[in-house]
Amino acid sequence: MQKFEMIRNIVLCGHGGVGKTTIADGFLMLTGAVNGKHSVDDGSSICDFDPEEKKHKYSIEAKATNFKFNDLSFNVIDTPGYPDFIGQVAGAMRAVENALIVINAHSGIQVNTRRVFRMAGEAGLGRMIVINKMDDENLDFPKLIGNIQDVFGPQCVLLNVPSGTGPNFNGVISTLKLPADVSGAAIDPHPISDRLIESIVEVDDAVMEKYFEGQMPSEEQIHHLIVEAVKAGTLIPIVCCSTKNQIGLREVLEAVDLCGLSPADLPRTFGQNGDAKTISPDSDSLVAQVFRTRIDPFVQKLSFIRIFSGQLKRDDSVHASSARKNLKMGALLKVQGEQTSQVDVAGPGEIVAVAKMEDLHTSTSIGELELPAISFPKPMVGLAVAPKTRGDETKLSSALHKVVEEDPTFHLERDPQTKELVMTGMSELHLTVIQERLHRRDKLDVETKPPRIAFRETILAKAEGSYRHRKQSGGRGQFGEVHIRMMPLPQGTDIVKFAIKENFHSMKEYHYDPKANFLWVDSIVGGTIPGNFMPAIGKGFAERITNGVIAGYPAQDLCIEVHFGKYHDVDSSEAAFKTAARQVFKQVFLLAKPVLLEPIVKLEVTVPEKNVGDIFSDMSGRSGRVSGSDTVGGGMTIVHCEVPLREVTTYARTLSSITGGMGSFTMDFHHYDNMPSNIQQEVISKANLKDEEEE
Ligand SMILES: Nc1nc2c(ncn2[C@@H]2O[C@H](COP(=O)(O)OP(=O)(O)OP(=O)(O)O)[C@@H](O)[C@H]2O)c(=O)[nH]1
Ligand SMILES: [Mg+2]
Repeated sequence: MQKFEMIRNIVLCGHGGVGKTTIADGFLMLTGAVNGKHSVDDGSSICDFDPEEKKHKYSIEAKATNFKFNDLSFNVIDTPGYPDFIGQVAGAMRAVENALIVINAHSGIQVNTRRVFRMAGEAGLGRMIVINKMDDENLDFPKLIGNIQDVFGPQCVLLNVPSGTGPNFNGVISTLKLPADVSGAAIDPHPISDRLIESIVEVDDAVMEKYFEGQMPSEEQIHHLIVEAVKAGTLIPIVCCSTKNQIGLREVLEAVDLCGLSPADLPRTFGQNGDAKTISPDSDSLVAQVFRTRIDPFVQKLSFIRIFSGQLKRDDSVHASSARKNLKMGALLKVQGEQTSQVDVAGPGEIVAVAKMEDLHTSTSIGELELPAISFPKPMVGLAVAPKTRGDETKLSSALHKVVEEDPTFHLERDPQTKELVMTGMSELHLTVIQERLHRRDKLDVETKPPRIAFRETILAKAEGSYRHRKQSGGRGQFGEVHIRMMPLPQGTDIVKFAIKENFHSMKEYHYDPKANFLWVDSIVGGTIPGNFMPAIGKGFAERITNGVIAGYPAQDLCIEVHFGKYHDVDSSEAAFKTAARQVFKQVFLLAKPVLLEPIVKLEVTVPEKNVGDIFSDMSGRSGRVSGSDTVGGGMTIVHCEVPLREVTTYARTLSSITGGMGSFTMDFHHYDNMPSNIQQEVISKANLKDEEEE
């Protein structure tokens, strides 16, 4: 077991192709954790070992590695840089204290650089910036640094400066301990050195006061305060390297040794205000969480666990939030890319994996405390999927469920109306890579086509009505009568206040479905519907919520009060009341000004400056709204827009043709909005719902 003060957990993140995987491989070779030479270029990388990664030459999944450096135990997680796989970064950030944000010296800040910078900040991690590919020709280094400080703030300070740039880059010069001769420096290190000391002493008023009176802090003070400054985010150190030429890489590790946070420096706080809990790594009780799941080709499920406090031992029987009974852990595994080795015990700060634990899922808490689920971006791009070979339906569904298990940004649903299996991912590329995986891992080929967009149905007005379901066909009949009031329930409504406002005087019980924001209350007085039929009524409503009324899309944001009814001693049954509930829902919904809602997404489109006008006009043609733009480095501009999802399902192709392949974008769900009525009519007539038969 490692002492947690001596552990450094790091995520390598940044835009695609900046050299993150090369850095991770470089760390392993430099520290002797692996033998031989390993490179992404010839397919021998320790981290990019999946066949799809080797084929495309980019990372697709987060990969764990570990090594020793200067008596410290490093766990480094390499993450993909393409925004399509950003979910992998979100998971990895739960497991670490530090983010190394890697930038390509030539391209500067790119769209995913900003995103991971923000995510690392939100996760409370210590951040460092690594400028890689310093060997690149035609670098304007001072401009690059100015740009980083403009975008990420003046707290970004060089911890070393390059000696020579481009092909002449031959080493780095520390700005903390300036050598006497700095003649080769690509930028004057003296003012940077002063700025660095200032940002370090800033975290301690007393030390700062003395410093401005002329007294330098001791080396020991600096070592202590520099970690504090990184933790507080008042210092974001920048280091420079050329991993390909192995220049400056050792200094990256030394920088982490100097200013990286250990698990002791960043006890995690989960929850808010009164409920907030700080998990100190000193504590004896086991608190751990699964942050990633991987299914390897031999259908071995690996669950990666970060331990926050306490100990996990081989064969331990532990409580897990996703299982009713205690789970017996098998062997604990240390993971090095594709390889694993067994350990008997893992303590606070450590990262281990366990194999074949079916009841563990990403975000599962292990031990005494239930930690909040890791939040993953919501996938927005769907494809209806079917096997090429008929008869492979079950095989396909089980193969796709494996993908759901390992990728929280991949969702699978059956469209209740078309019965199609619909997979939803972050982008077309994401879904293509998943199809390649199905081909390789499960020997399955699929056909895809655009699915229905996840529209929703809701109402805009209040309405009320009743429905009597009566059937007499020999023997026992069916009878149930339900009277309801229906009203819109805006998102974010406080249910209790709403109930008071709506005068649900005789409310006995309420049922709330947060996913659909659907509330129904039982206000029956005098037993006009006996209580034992209420669950059946709830089921009837739930079917409508799932299947909708006007076009077969799920309904949301509404409330129903069941206030009166009739029953029959002999003929009433659960089935009769369920049917009555479904029918009354439909009839009243149609009276309550039903509308379709559509998803509006937020796009951040990064394009060369000369294409900004094209993006503006293209967006207005798609009923999009441009909310602003930012200039970033390298002659690129980010345009922020909100646009209906139906307009941008194949935006990757459009953007590529507008910008000649130079543009990139991220897309996130923003909100649901009313659909323009002409489009709504089109969708409704396409859906062509048949009038269902009464049961
Ligand atoms: N010239 C130069 N090339 C480098 C350097 N570091 C990495 N590369 C090359 O850059 C390319 C991309 O490197 P990767 O390590 O795969 O980049 P990545 O950031 O992991 O990319 P993603 O996984 O797609 O996010 C490879 O061809 C590397 O050999 C460097 O310091 N200088
Ligand atoms: Mg990579």
